[in-house]
Amino acid sequence: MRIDIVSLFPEFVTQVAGHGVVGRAQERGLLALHGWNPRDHAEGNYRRVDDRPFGGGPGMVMLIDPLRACLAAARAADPAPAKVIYLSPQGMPLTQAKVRELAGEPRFILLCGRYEGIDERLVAAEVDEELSIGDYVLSGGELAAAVVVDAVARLQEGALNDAESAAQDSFAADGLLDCPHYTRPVEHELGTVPEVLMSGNHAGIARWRRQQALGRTWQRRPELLDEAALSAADRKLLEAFKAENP
Ligand code: 6GU
Repeated sequence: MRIDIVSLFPEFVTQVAGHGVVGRAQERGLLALHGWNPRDHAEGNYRRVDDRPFGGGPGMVMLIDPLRACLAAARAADPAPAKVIYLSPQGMPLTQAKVRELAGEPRFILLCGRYEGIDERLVAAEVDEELSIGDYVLSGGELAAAVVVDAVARLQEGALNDAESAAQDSFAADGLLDCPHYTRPVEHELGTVPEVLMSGNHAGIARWRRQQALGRTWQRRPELLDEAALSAADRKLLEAFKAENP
């Protein structure tokens, strides 16, 4: 898949491909990232990309024309059609379901705003979707774009090694939080590893992990349970967890 990043700091985003899973996805040819800077499409000696907002107020608004030319250049770099996704706190929340949807696209363009935002006419004319990564304020869309790239890259077929795939199961597959994990030593001054994990009883271990995932989701993010498709066995496990953890 191909992702184009339109940003005043495109390297900020493309650098996520320098390490780890995203880097490997790129090395394996599963992902191509391309950065585009609207300043390279700005006119005049000052290569201006922003101006003061009509109506007054603080901050600057990104100009239509450098962004429009930059988007056109990004689109033209590949014949496949590309959705334009604007990262902004006004967008719909990014979810794993949305990540899965994007991961199936052959390409898309991530548009990052800085300053107070982008001239609304450019947004209306060019943007297909607006996404937010949470209810807090970032100085620009670049960190959010890096989040999208990471989440989408790891879902590309072949991006994860077997050991990493397992970690994906819980949240990605059924919208529950992950169970706790332990490694050596068994006995430590901070506590002992739950006995079932050393029992060699694979069904028992799977059951315990499922119960922990259900229980932690109930304790920390109960609203996720409304969306999760729980079996009758899940409900029993959760009731038992609740009884033990009132
Ligand atoms: Cl996508 N952009 C900005 N600038 N701030 C955010 C955000 C995005 N998501 C949460 N806060």
